[in-house]
Amino acid sequence: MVYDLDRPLLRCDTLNPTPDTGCTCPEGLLLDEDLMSCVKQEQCPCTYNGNRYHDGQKVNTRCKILTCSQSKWTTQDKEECPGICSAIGDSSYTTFDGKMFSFTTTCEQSLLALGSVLVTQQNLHCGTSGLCGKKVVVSVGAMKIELAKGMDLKVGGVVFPDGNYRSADNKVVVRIVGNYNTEIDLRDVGLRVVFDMSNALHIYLDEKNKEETSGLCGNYDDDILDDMKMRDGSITANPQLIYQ
Ligand SMILES: [Ca+2]
Repeated sequence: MVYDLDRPLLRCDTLNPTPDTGCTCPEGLLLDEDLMSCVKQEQCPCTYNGNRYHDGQKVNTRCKILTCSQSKWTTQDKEECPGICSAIGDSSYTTFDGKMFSFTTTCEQSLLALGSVLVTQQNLHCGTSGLCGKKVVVSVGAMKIELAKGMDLKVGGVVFPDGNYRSADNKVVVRIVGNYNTEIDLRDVGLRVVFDMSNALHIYLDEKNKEETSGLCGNYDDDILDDMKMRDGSITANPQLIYQ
């Protein structure tokens, strides 16, 4: 680096620059803050979420793999990229299309209706201290899979204390994943429901089901603006009015 008051220091990272030292780079070069040396533009690192990545380094996002190549990201779509709908705590919801909203009720709520599959949840009372857990029911036709905080897995009214179940045709699988999550896997449908047996529910739905869904999880059509749709087709800001 050289001391030259007439030429400003150009940096690879303009969003998160290091303090000025009074030195600058030779003409045509930029400062790489990781190396603290001057490089050509195409040798600068790529940035993602405030972090720097050098040539060849990859970032794994939900639906894409990013690779830093000559200071630019190249992207590759992943084969599978399910939509995710979440119901967290007693009031926070995120639809498949990313709409976030909150409201609280102790009524049973329809999160997802898709053909003969229905996913509902209900906030549970715990003593006198308010709401502190969920009950989740996944119905496949007439078959009901029930999960609730503090309760054993129930399928078709039968209790499975070890938390595992597999239907004879392998189309419905319930298993414990990780330390405490229970996963309901409907492979044919492309639906996985993951519940922490307490307060956090995540619904993963294959892209093949886009625009086929209804319920609080929304219509899964990549449009965040039309998720709060009522039966008459109008959009509401009040989630309690959806599908009433
Ligand atoms: Ca939508």
